[in-house]
Amino acid sequence: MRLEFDIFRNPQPTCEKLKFKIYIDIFMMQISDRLSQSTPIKLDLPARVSSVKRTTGETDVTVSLNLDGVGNCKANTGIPFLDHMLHQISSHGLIDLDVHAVGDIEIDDHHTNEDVGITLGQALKQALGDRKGIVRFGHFLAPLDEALVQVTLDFSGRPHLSYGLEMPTQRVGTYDTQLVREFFVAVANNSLMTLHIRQLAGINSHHIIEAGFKAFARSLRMATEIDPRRVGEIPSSKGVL
Ligand SMILES: [Mn+2]
Repeated sequence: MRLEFDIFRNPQPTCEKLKFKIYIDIFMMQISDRLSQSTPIKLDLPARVSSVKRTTGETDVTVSLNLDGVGNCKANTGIPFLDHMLHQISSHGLIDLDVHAVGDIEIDDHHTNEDVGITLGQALKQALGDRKGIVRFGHFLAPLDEALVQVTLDFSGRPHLSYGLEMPTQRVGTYDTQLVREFFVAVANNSLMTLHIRQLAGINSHHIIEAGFKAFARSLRMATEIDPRRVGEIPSSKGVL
């Protein structure tokens, strides 16, 4: 197909025609820029970072995070399996995460596990601010060998957890598998997130939990990313989240 424009034949382009040619040039430059980009478009927005310190009679927890990170993670909670799961959130959520906790794990992991969840939830809420421009909803279906777990979440402002993981063993290593639910209750309540976690398949407890955290991480990434079509707007018909 051959495109012919009057302006290219006319040796004396008028001002309007010249403007039109400039528009075409800019448009073509944008297309070639877009095609040559291997990374997503970076929007010039304020840093979405937070740092929360929470101290109680049972634990001392600090969480620092950057929602627009690259997956750098430092996790030192005194609960090795929880550290392993925090690395999943960071790596697959592309969130830079620094979690440090000192708790009464001489009793059991319950308080420390829950308080890490509370503090992480508060840090997410703080980093999201008024939630302007975010995609808001996120979902992912993550396999880990035989395990398959679906997470759907909404930064709705209304905390809710529907939890459907059924681990066949009481423990993974020294970690009590009941604590997974406690962790997600704490995150949902403190980040004001609606969170559904469903297990579609799974035999091994470690696989089921890890698939859940991976699905959560990817859902988190989707929901917290900035929607370039909605920058600066609260993604709600009510106008508030
Ligand atoms: Mn693992």
